[in-house]
Amino acid sequence: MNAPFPAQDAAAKPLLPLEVLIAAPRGFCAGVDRAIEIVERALEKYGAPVYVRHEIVHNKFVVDSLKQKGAIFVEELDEVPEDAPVVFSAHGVPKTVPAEAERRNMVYVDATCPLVSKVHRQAERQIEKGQHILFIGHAGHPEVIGTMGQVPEGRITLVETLDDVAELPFTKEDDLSYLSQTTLSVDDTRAIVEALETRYPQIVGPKAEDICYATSNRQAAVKQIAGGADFLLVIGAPNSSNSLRLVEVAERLGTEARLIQRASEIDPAWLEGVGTLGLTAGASAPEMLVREVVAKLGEWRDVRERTITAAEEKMVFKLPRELAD
Ligand code: 0CN
Ligand code: SF4
Repeated sequence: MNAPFPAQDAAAKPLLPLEVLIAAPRGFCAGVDRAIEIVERALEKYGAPVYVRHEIVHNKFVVDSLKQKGAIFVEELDEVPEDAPVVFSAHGVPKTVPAEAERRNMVYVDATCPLVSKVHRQAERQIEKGQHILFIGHAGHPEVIGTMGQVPEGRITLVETLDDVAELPFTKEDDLSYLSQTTLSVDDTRAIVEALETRYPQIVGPKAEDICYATSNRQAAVKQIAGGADFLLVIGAPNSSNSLRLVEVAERLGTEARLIQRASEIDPAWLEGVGTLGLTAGASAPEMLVREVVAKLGEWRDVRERTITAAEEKMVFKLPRELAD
């Protein structure tokens, strides 16, 4: 039997308003869409299990959904049986990986983002020209391992910081070039390139910068909303380079920001005194997680959403021939 005036409702205070500024673009980029579709189509074509070398993109929700469909994630090729198909992640692989797959007669599909592959080709070309490459990136990241693994050892040097630039052993006479990881901070990379050009006026770079459109658009969108927000949430994984950079962008503009993987990680204490909240998602975070966060916020506050658009994105990448219709 329903009580006409439940005591609970009578006591409930109206929820405080919360304006949520949602960044656009946010979430999946064309390279992530393509990589996930490659795993799904490989499962359809070859049947489960399909092995995937490294997380296809750096997102646990995406990886868990693909596991449920029959994908098995491993870190190295030697964990894959010879007779099973394997997909290489969006971040790219060193040349030794496809070479090893071919040596073992394995069926493999390369889900490396075409914009990462473009950097691989630039690296090969710079080496052919006899240049030594200064590669701007974060040590240990799979994309860095993949790109550095396109060229012979000793022909490429990793540069992570401005201090690294000051310590490089090269001279103004050396034939130098630079390239970068695709998911870096636009501002930090510009500063490093300037320092390289000051120290080595002869250095040559790529025609267009290597930071991808998705990375720079997501950073630009955070720049637009951070100033007007009291706090900012970035949906993304702790190993997702492009997502981490979004937190940094907000913090550098003086807005406290947190990286979260799921809505359940939000501490309601973060919202104390917050009237306007910024919200975005890294390139590997599905939109479903943005909706989950907005719904969670709605449990505590009277949410009003507003989308702030910094750029339009229409990029779509073709699938590899073996999986196209
Ligand atoms: O989060 P991601 O899987 O990768 P990183 O930002 O760590 O590079 O996003 C997709 C980007 C690529 C490649
Ligand atoms: Fe490609 Fe950029 Fe997306 Fe990485 S973040 S998959 S480089 S489009």
